[in-house]
Amino acid sequence: MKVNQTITKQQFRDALRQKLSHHFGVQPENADYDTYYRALGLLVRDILQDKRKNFNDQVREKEGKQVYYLCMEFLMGRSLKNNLYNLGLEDIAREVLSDFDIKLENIYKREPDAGLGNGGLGRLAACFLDGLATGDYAAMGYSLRYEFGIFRQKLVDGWQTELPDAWLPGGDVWLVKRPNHTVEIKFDGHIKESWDGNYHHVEQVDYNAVEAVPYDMYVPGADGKGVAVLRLWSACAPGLDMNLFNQGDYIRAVERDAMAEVITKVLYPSDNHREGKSLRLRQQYFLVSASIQDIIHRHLSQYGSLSNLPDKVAIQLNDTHPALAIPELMRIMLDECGMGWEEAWDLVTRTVAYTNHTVMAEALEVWPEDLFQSLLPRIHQIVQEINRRASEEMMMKTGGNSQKVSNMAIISYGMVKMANLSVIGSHSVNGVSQLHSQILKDTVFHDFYTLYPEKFKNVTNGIAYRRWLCQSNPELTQLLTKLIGPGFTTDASQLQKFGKFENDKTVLAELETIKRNNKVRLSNTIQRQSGILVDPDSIFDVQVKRLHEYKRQHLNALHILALYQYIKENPNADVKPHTFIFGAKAAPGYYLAKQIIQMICKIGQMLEKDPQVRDLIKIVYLEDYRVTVAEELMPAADVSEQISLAGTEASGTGNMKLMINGAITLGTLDGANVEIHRAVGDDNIVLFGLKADEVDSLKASGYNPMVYYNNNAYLRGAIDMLSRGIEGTDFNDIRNSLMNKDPYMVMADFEDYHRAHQYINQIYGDRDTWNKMSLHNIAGAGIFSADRSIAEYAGNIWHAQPILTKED
Ligand code: B1H
Repeated sequence: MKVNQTITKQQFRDALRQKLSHHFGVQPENADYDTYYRALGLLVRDILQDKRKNFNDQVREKEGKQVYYLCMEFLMGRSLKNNLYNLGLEDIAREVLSDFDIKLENIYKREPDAGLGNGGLGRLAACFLDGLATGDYAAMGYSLRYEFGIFRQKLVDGWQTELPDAWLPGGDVWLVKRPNHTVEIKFDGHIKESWDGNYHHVEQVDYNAVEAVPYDMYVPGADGKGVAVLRLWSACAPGLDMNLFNQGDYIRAVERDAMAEVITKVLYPSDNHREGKSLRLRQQYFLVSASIQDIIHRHLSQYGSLSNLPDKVAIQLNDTHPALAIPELMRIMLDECGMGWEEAWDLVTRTVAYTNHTVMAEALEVWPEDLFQSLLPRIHQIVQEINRRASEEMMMKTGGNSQKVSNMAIISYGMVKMANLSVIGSHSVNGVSQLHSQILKDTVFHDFYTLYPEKFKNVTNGIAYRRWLCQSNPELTQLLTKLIGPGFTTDASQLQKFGKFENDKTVLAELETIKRNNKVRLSNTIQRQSGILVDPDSIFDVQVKRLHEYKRQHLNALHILALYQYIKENPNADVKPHTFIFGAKAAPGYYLAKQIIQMICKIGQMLEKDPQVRDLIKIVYLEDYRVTVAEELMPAADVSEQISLAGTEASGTGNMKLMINGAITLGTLDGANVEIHRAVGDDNIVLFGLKADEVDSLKASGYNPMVYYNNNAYLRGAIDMLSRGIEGTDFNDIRNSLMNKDPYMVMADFEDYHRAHQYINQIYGDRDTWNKMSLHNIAGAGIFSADRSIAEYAGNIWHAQPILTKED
């Protein structure tokens, strides 16, 4: 098939037949679903590869600026449906398959999620690849080809257990191995320096080498013209060490091989929490060194010199995890290209930019210097020199304020601070929502901000809304297309036009029907998977995100306990039926988070046993929440729970996915909720709780959670239930944490949260009002498109232009 030429049904059918017979030796009549999935995957992959080649030819010809997005996580989910959709081939594929008596939807289900990420940070990277491809930027994502992605969650009596996620059988259809782009990564050993005339030689000796083998995944943009590549590195032992082998140390030779391949075995499963293990540092350097070598090779092969690097290359560090890109670039320029320090430093800092994703202290990365030095001896030397020079400059700029300089130093008290390295080595530092970017300037990076104010920027996160709205919610998409035309599918700002229909009763009724249909579909899935019967006319109140104390799933649970008490005391009260839906994985070692999961499940069991409440309030805990589950869930939600303590959630992106599908946000003024509030106005969001500045003053004045326990009978009742036990399990650890410290002020926000729920309960009954709120959420969601985020990065940080023009 030819590139950029429309593919006919006949061609598609022939190509599919050919894949089936050539790769699997079967005729369409005899192929099973898995074989169809793989054959379709190969067929689509070929088309994408051709399109990428075509696109790349134009990049080279036009000498377009390359954008490289470095990230330890890309939470891609499934690809087949998204690829067919973006290539405009979904209808043809559906018809061709149906001629063979196969349902395309069933083929989709054969694909495993590529779960190469934990939560928001990894999914953002995936959404940004979509935005980059759609915006026709020359872009590559770089990450690791973990053999095991995010663990599969299995709940045993409410307790989370973890199973390995072997995604490659099935997920590998999308990966194209590129062995001739293999590079070598050096770990351990020590540094030998010598002078040869005027030339300073630096050599790492006695090192352990690991090969990085790239696998490419193609990501098409909305019209299928721009195609981004996600290059995933796989660790491979560089052949048996013949030295060891010849010395008779066969076992050690084999052991070293196994050690090398461990590097890309598994994704670290902690979200918003640093992992201080040496294997994690090895993973980070492995990603960085492979990617930077690759970037430099590509640049040199086109331009023959590094002097124009900042004009032709932008490297975005997604959080500090790939921060070693900074010293790795320096290493190559100094040691391999013989450049001087000043010239190299100027090129590096003009090329690299850094995005911060969290202000949580436990997520800020630091490494013990001795570990750092022994694993990465040359990188350690370079970081020392970066630190020496930066400290000197900062000392001058602060008029000798050694306290401040020590705060900003990269190395202090035997620790290497990755955030400080990232700020010092980048020309741009951005947060991911307006509030978060402001907090960075006011607190975490305040000293840096006073010295280098021009570095600090904001780019509010965005989502790949064609996946999260158009593909996930076809009925709503159809309604929108009918009313405002198809323009919104490539220009999200056009969603605003939907606002005009706020008083159109027919439209509001259609909106309600669509929501109900989506709720019925989800109810059926829930029943199939967990046996729980949920009422599609109940309020679907949804909290889906990683489990973390700061996100306060336990606040949600406490409110459910309060509601339970209220119904028991007032059997005839006007409580609308509610289905509280949770989905969350906890980090395997995060004990309190696992307890919270169990508490939610046990409360669910308790409700279910009680005939007086079970038809009014229900809990559904969705096991193994992941991208594919989210795609079915988002369209079916009425209420979007975004209840983190103000000042803790950097942005949130689930809030955007729920909003664009018509859910009403019940939230604090945290992260991007602040901007959601601005987009929809006071009437179309339900806010509660302390504001970020109030949190600060309450902390400063001495926070005592017990006061709230004493003053609120419902809260007291709920907390007491935790110690009395729910379904035979006590939750004293949670109770004690809340009563004694309550680091995320659950107790302080409880009362206002309770009030906000009562308000929701009341307005949900006024269907016109509710549907109108829903309509304004959809209409106001346009600014949360990843296309917009990417345009802002391109304009304000990368200074990159789209490669294609209208004629292309
Ligand atoms: C976010 C992380 C994160 N912020 C460390 N930080 C990790 C930190 O494996 N680790 O070491 C993994 C993940 N993830 C999230 O990023 C924020 O909490 C969200 O608020 C934000 O929306 C998302 C994308 O910017």
